[in-house]
Amino acid sequence: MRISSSSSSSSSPILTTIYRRLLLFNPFFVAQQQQQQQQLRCSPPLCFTQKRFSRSSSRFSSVAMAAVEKPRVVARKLLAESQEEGHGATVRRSIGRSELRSLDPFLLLDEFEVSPPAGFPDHPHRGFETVTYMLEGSFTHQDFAGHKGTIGPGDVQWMTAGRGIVHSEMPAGEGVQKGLQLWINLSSKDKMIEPKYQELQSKDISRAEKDGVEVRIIAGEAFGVRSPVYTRTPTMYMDFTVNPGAQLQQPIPENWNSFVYIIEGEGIFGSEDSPPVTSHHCLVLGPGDGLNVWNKSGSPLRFVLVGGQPLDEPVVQHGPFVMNTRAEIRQAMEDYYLGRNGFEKAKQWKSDSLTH
Ligand code: FJE
Ligand code: FE
Repeated sequence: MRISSSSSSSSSPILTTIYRRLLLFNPFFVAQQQQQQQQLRCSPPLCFTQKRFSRSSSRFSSVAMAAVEKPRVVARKLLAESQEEGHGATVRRSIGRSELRSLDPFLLLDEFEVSPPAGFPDHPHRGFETVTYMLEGSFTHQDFAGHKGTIGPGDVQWMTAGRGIVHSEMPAGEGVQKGLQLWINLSSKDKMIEPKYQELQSKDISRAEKDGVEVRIIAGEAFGVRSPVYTRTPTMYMDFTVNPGAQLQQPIPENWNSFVYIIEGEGIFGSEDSPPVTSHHCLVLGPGDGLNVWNKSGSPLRFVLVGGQPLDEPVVQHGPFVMNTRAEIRQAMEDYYLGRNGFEKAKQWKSDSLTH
């Protein structure tokens, strides 16, 4: 079940006042969804046992790939169209838009294209993780606890907001800075944990290659190579480049939800007779134990494959707060406004992006 909280959920006058002030001070709330909606479910039945994969750690191993016996096919195809977000920023949203509210445990996938002075100035998060993967250019983040850094092409910031983060995310260079931002929900037991960052520089991201396919392993395992990233909500995240004429078989745990987002080129996903799919499309995969991909075009195909174990919990989202109940959302808004329960530093703090 998923409920998107609306303004009518604030029952007492003080909470209504807090809510209105949040709306005034934080433009991020305005664009958020207002309707109660059923969560899209794509979990396959739990009728097969999970495969064991090779755990060889050699970087370019020639380990035999676990065969895909029950290939997943494309259950839904969505073109991510551009929309405005943050302050003048453009995102192509796939997961998180009204046609695909979420794909448990994933809440949002944005392909962002941002040139200064646009960006995502000071805003809070509670109850989930954000994973920012830079494709071109760089972004600087600053948070209310003094954490500051810049991620460049191929770098990843895996941020566990937990009980609370307030931060800004702004382009660091001139011109268009591009990347992907994925929001991964946290289970009820992890929603209020201490915030944590895992930052991976491009050079440190595990890679593997085999038969005309290269992969950068951000989370999980591909071709016998494992990423060091710790995923509190079990998740796999791979960036594949499939050369012309090459084919790929990638196992995906059977009970996980999974999707593909195409970055560049065109590819055939799921079954060999299906039509090729091009960039900016998100493909929700149906049940099965893995994915088959073919590149029958004349240029390289680049896409990310993401999978995660569904949490199967109620989701109540209000903008940047994602909790299990309406009462927890009201608590999050109150904590943010009053500077409590993890938001203590929110009251005094302003990023450079607002003072420059
Ligand atoms: C946010 C609207 C937003 N996609 N992609 C509402 F835009 C945001 C937000 C982002 C974001 C940031 C980056 Cl660096 C990349 C993004 C949305 O910051 F958090 C809410 N609540
Ligand atoms: Fe953010």
